[in-house]
Amino acid sequence: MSVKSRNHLVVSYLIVGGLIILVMMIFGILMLLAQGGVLDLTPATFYQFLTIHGTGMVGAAAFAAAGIMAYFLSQYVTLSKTVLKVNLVLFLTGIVMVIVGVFSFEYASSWTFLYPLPQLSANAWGTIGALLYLVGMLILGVGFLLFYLDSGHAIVKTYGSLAKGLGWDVISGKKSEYDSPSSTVIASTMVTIVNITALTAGAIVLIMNIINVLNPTFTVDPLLAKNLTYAFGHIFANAIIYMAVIAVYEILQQYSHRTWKVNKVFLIAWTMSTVFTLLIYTHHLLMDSVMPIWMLIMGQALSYANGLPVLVVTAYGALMIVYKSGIKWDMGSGLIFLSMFGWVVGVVPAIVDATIVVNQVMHNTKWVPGHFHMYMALGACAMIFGFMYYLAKHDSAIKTTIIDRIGFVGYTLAILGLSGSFLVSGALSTPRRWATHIPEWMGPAVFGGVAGILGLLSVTIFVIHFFRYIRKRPKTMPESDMHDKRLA
Ligand code: HEM
Ligand SMILES: [Cu+2]
Repeated sequence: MSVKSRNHLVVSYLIVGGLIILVMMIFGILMLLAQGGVLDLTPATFYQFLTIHGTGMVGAAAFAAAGIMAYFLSQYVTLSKTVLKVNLVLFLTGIVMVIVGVFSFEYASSWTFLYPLPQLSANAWGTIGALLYLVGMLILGVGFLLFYLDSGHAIVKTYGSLAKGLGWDVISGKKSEYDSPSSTVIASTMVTIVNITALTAGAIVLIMNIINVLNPTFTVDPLLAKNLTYAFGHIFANAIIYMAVIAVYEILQQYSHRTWKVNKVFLIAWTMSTVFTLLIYTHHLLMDSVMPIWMLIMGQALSYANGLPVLVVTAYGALMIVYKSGIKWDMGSGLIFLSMFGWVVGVVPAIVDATIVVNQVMHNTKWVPGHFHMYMALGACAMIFGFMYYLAKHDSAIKTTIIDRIGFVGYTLAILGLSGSFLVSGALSTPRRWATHIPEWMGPAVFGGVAGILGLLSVTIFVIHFFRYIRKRPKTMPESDMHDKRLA
């Protein structure tokens, strides 16, 4: 694959991802205004919005993050251009089916499509809506699966095995830290492992649901279905930030003119987060008393530790690499640094929630979206937008203006306000996923809606900048890209 065609594909991933995120923000705002009593939505419409918002955000952020992974990983291994294209086509096909299923056929199970809800909707939606949604998700999932099978194949070809991609031979002392794979390869290997697992579980449970919708006499053990569903959803959503963080490693190295030193601590942290991410989906089953107790204890205990190893080594490394480096701050590096802040701050409420006594009160309140909006929007999405600014600057002569900087400040304040409003709602015991709020719960929802509008305007600025770059983009690649020697 030539550098040029790779970059064109990566740009498509980011523009598709960026635009979907933008549109999904609108549905988020409408939900908050409805919960706040400002806007009249029927509960059915609210749940359609909830479904499209959750599915669209997770799908689009994962897709854009996969673009980041493809962009940098292809500097170390040979990725297939065909697979990148197929994934793009399948993603678009799947998303259109999901949209039609939700809006034309009123499908509204939320993005978690928990069995047997797709089939058993008390006539809120019919077979066609459920099939469009489930088959759309399956198609989109197959696209991602092909992408990770290809990245796994490429990593094994270059480094010998996935274990070596995670640097296990360095951890065991067989190889020196100096010969360790780069941070990009390590993160890509981790995501390849966890997402092949997640997508396989997802495909199985989607097919089970599809058969059940077509023929309700075919039933599945609901506990098995729930395990598979969360093994898919939890892991896949988590993996977004582990792909996006590659932008942090690469961009900070370029801007600071330093290398991100991979040492044993860094490698062990990534291995730990790989294992934890695979295991802790069981924290979604704490209410299922029939689950083996050891699994629930494990899910609870490891939830504390889940992302922490990688977060700690990354935050520490990010501070070290810019410290006294004379780094020049711009939109790209600014958003990347903001993302580290968002990630760290977003984890705190999660740790609070993972504590059993707090969880008994807070779980299933808006405390939960409070935590994940902070780390998804201010963490993962800031990495994605930061990468978009980086790419624009790297590939073209386009300049940022004061408007972009206003967008930066606006976005920061908006997400802090939005997440803060969710956390306040949680503290007031407002349940999550409720279309209707009692008056006592409405204030924070309206506040969050207003913050959301500021966020929408800010992301519009980011996306417009990226569009301007696409229009101005030179037809040839800058000299500096020419030594991407591993591109086939
Ligand atoms: C302006 C920005 C945003 C607004 C106003 C917004 C608003 C909302 C609202 C109101 C909910 C439902 C809360 C409830 O349970 O009552 C929600 C859920 C959710 N949001 Fe957002 N959101 C925004 C950005 C994002 C981003 C950037 C992501 C991820 C990348 C995201 C992912 C999700 C997910 C996964 C859910 C859960 C859906 C479910 O419970 O089934 N949101 N959001
Ligand atoms: Cu989870």
